[in-house]
Amino acid sequence: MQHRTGGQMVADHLAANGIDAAFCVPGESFLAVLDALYDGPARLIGFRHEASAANAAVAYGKLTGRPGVCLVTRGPGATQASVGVHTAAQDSAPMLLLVGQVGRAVRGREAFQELDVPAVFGPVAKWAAEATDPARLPELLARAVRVATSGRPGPVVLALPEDVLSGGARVAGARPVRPAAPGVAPADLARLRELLGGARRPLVIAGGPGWTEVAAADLRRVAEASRLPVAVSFRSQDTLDNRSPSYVGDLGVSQNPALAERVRAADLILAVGPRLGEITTAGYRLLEAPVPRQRLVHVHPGLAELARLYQADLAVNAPVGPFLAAWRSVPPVKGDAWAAWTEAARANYQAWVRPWPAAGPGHPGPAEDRPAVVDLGQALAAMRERLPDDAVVASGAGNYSIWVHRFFQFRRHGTQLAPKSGAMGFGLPAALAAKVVHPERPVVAVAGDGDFLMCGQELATAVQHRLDVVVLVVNNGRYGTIRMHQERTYPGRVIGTELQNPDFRALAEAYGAAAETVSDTEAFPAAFERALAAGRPALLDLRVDPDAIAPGLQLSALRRG
Ligand SMILES: Cc1ncc(C[n+]2csc(CCOP(=O)(O)OP(=O)(O)O)c2C)c(N)n1
Ligand SMILES: [Mg+2]
Repeated sequence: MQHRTGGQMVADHLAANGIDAAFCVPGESFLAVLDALYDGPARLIGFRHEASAANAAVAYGKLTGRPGVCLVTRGPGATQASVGVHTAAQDSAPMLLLVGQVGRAVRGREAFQELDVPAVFGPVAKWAAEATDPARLPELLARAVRVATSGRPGPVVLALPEDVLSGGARVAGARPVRPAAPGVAPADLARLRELLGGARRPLVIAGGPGWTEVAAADLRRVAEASRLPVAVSFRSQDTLDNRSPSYVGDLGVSQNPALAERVRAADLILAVGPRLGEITTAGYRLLEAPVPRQRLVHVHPGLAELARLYQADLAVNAPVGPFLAAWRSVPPVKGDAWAAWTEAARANYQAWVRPWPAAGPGHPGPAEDRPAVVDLGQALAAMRERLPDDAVVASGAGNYSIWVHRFFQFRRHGTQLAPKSGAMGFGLPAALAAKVVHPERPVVAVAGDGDFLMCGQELATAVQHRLDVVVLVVNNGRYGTIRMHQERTYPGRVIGTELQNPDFRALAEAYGAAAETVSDTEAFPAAFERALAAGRPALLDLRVDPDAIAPGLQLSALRRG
């Protein structure tokens, strides 16, 4: 037992759990934590907006499997950080939002900036609580890490009153948390083999939380040994090397219709890790709820998820790692019965992701009169060719991300950072967290013009902390996604979806980043290489055709009906 301040206890728990970075906007309410971090070992990255700091913590949690820690001040800070808590919940990412709270002596008087943190975050977070006593802070912190990392991972929010943090107690040293994991019974594997033995059109859907390099390698081994086709759930495209003969595409927004049809036509779905949420199931239509027509094996670490919606023929409450290790240890079921089905799915995927030369901007008149633009599909294919397998690609929300999902092939686990919550403003902060975790890897953030300006101020963070990421701004002068829906529902009545943008190159340069405007596809590869080699954060303002609203879809055609 030794005397520690509350702030030191927080730092001790981070260190004990291998949490080597924390993301914050400072506040006077948690000076004692900042002071404890002065002595290390965690690296503290100060952001310019709490939403960004929280998003960076989500990305850290996804990349490392350890809770991403975000430190913010009471009312204004915690409410600004709330988007990250929601994304961590939807993304099953372990995260701790630590909120400096007003002192206990004034709690409940609506003191300056006071916020009832458990009440505000209770329905969003996996758990939200408030510390009342420095002597019990270790108990609370250890529980927070356990809750964030056990079962289906998620966000925990703790309010830490100023005087709990600056006060102290004699406490035992922090011990690393080892979350208990449910497991795989021999009978589960026997049933799995039996279901596979009776299948003719099986399909794996992989995704969800808890993936590691080992789990991803095990998935590849079992899938290829049994020649199983593997689709991935929404924004889980890095679960299987996209070059594997088993990889057949993603079930995200703008699904490949042939892949969707394959899910419908399958006689056995092996869901390894995903929740089977609204996007993955195309509005719960690919798998009917609560009893799908296909036979269903559902593997998930959270018991509540298995109990939520679908009635599986075999439900296995286990993280993907132990499940795949157990599956790998039994002899593979021969895949001859469905080899042709898998090959057809793979061939279809390869055709789907081949970028085609765009028709050109949707302007009437001869081709030579049309303004030059960057074809995003071709640019992303060029980017993939120039990046190593372990490069991280982060994005936020917007129609531009449909191109990323379709035309960038992910090759290694832990290289895709994209919010399953569909939150704009995620990409750049997530990229910065990726650069903290993997300083040696190239990291690219792809953002829409709308998306980027929800977090563009973090270019300052990138420059200050020497986090040399490359930002691609897909500039179409509009909130394209919403404009697409608007034209479909209310053709020609454009309101609230046009954007008058700043000069992104000048803006980025003002922050101290390298920057270029790129106006045609041919210029992209060289500009991208210059950005990678800039030796500082770099931004490319990609001028794309505003009429190209989704791959193969023109806004003008939509309007004509
Ligand atoms: C934080 C947040 N606010 C609003 C939305 C609703 N929304 C979804 S996509 C979108 C437009 C995105 O525009 P942009 O980033 O320019 O990408 P584009 O669709 O033009 O490719 C909006 C406003 C959202 N998903 N997240
Ligand atoms: Mg846009």
